[in-house]
Formats: sequence, C-alpha cells, structure tokens
Amino acid sequence: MERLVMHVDMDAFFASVEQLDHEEYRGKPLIVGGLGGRGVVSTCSYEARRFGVHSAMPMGRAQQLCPQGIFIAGNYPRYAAVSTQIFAIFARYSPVIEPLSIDEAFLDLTGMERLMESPRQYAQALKAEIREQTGIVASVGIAPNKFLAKLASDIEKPDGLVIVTKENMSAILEPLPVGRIWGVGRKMGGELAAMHIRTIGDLRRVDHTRLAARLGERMAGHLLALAHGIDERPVAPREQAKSIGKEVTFSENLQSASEAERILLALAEKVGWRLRKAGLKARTIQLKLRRADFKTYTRSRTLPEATCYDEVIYHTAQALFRELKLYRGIRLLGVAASGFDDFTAMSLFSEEEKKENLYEAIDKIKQRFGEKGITKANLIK
Ligand code: TTP
Ligand code: MG
Repeated sequence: MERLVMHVDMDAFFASVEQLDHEEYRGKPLIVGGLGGRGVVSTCSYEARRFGVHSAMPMGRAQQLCPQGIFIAGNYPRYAAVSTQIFAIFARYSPVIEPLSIDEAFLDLTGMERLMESPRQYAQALKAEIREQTGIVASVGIAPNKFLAKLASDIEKPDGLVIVTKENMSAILEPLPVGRIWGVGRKMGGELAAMHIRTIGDLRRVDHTRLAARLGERMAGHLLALAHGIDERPVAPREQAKSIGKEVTFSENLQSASEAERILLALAEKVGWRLRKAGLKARTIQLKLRRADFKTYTRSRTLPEATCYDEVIYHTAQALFRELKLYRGIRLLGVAASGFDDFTAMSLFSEEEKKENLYEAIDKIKQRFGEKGITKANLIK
C-alpha cells in the first residue's frame, strides 16, 4: 500500500518561543545557548542565521559573527510546556506519532486520505492550529516515506510546506547534496566526494558495483535506496521512558549518613534537572542502595502530588534512606523518579508558581554552567 507520512518541525524552536514571550526580541537576531566559557549555540532566530550563526557553534564564534545579537540562556521548562501543547495537537491529526525531538515528529497519515480534502489542506490546517494555539510556526513535509518527508519539511523552511509525490520526487532529490541522506556525515561525504559524488543526482547515476566495491554492499545498498527515494522504515511510536534515574557506585564504600545524604542531594538534583528538561513531573520516588556485600535494597514512596523539584525528591529519598537505617559500607546509591505527569498538569497555586520561578532561575544557571553550576548546599541539614 502506498504510504503517506508527514514530518512536522518547528522553526527556530527555542528562539521562536522566546520571541513570542519577549516582544523586544522579535525581528532581532536572537541566540539561545550556553553563556559560559565553553557554551555552544542551542539555536538562533532566522534573523541571526543570516549572519552565519547556527546550532552547535561555539558561543564565542557566534558573538564574532553577530556582535549586535541578543544572547540568552534559555528556559527549558517553558519549551517543554510548548512542546507538550504541540504534541497534543499532533495527536488529533494522526493516531500514529513518532516523536523525534522536542520540536519534531512523524505522523503516519496512511489510510487517512478520505478524511482530508487533500494532504496539502490537512497540513495547512495543522500548521494553522499550531500557530493559533501556541504562536509557533511549523514547517511540514509530506511524502510516501520518512526519509522524503523529513527532507521535504526542511526545503522551504521557515513556514514551509512541501509535498513529495512520485512525479516531483526526482526533481527534488537530484540537486540536494549527499550530506542530506541519513548516515552521510563528514567522513562518508568525503569518501563519496573522492568518487565525484556530490549530489543525490550523482549518486543515482553511479554504478552500483563500483559503489559497493568502495563502501561495501550494505552501505552501497542503503545509499542507493535512499537516493532513489526508497525507505521502508515504519512510523514507530516510541514509548515514553518509564523512569528517570541516576545512580553512582563508589570506589570506596561510604561510611557515614552525612556522606550518603550529600550524594543523595546531588542525585536528586540531577533527577530534578532531567525531569524539568523533559517537561515531566513524577509521582513516585525510588531509592536504591547496595551494600559492600552486594545486597541491594530498593524503597519507594508515592507523593500526594507529582513533582520535578530537587528538594522534594531529595527529602523523599532522604526519608527512605533514614528508614533503611543502613549507614555503613554503602557501595552504590541511586535515586529515580517514575509515574509521570507532564508539566501542563502543573498546579496553579501561587506557592507552586513561586517555586517554578525559582527553578527557572536555577535552570538558567545550569544552562550556563552545566549541571555542576549550582548546588543547593544549604539543603543539607
Ligand atoms: P531543530 O529543529 O534542529 O532546530 P530549530 O527548531 O531551532 O530550527 P529549524 O527551524 O532549523 O528547525 O532543533 C529544535 C530545538 O532543539 C532547537 O530550537 C534547540 C534545540 N537544539 C539544541 O539545543 N542543540 C542543537 O544542536 C540543536 C540542533 C537543537
Ligand atoms: Mg526545528
């Protein structure tokens, strides 16, 4: 059966959210990323891209290229909340969704043709809904498979909408550089360039035997199939992780409660940070403790309200630890969180809001200095 796959990707996602939230950033070159010494660009507005700034570039380099740019550290819980809203919209357009990252997903539209006026109209409706509900602009690609759909969403970015059909597929593929094929990085690109293969068109015209002699049968087959627009991979919904945890094994066993609790605090902070990054709150906190003789204990507690706060995670893990009454010869400690709610379910009580603001500030500092940048040492009592 002919498949119909849609790929949706937000434009300059983090930067767009910031421009939405801050009028003064709109229309300006805005760079979101790590502001510390070794910080890199997470993303930047299209205004900044004109100066040659792009994701993963060292911040220093971005500053050289675009001295008039606005540089900010970013606010992950906010991006995660917008992402949750966007994925809720996706869910109304297809029952089969494969998330790829915080701002992009494949939607399988196979067999849904009768529910839509046309694929173009369906994509326009989705784009309009995302824009109305979140203020964010999305680019969409529709094609018979994932490879082509992902290529297509990128072609007219920003605010793109490209539909690849059997008729226009060759014209779209031929001029693209081979680097646009999944799995062709700098090394493989170099190998291909040595064979004078620079575009997907060049690849389509190369002799299969010659390519296989150089790259091996498997790789040659993979590249040629994609170059001809063939990709059988299904849209595969991914199950959300069931728990987020962090554990550490000690080179020397711990011998005191205070040492152990200090470690638990660090672990709780890591788990909280990861929850907030993923836009999740957890209902259950688990403590894991292994003794020198390898005897392992796990204890968990379910909270009255789901949390992503370091201190709640820490105090729960600490209480579980104190109840175990095992203070010596500790070989491993772990803290994990499970039973997720997402951020949109956050309580609106003012106390909660105050905390959220505090955590936004903390996360900003973590963005800047890495996870080690901040430790609420005064929590250790
Ligand atoms: P992308 O979709 O790759 O980039 P983008 O949405 O900013 O821009 P585009 O219009 O080209 O799609 O990534 C989504 C978000 O993920 C991006 O806004 C920030 C984050 N990100 C990083 O933090 N580091 C990275 O290296 C990349 C590529 C993305
Ligand atoms: Mg994007």
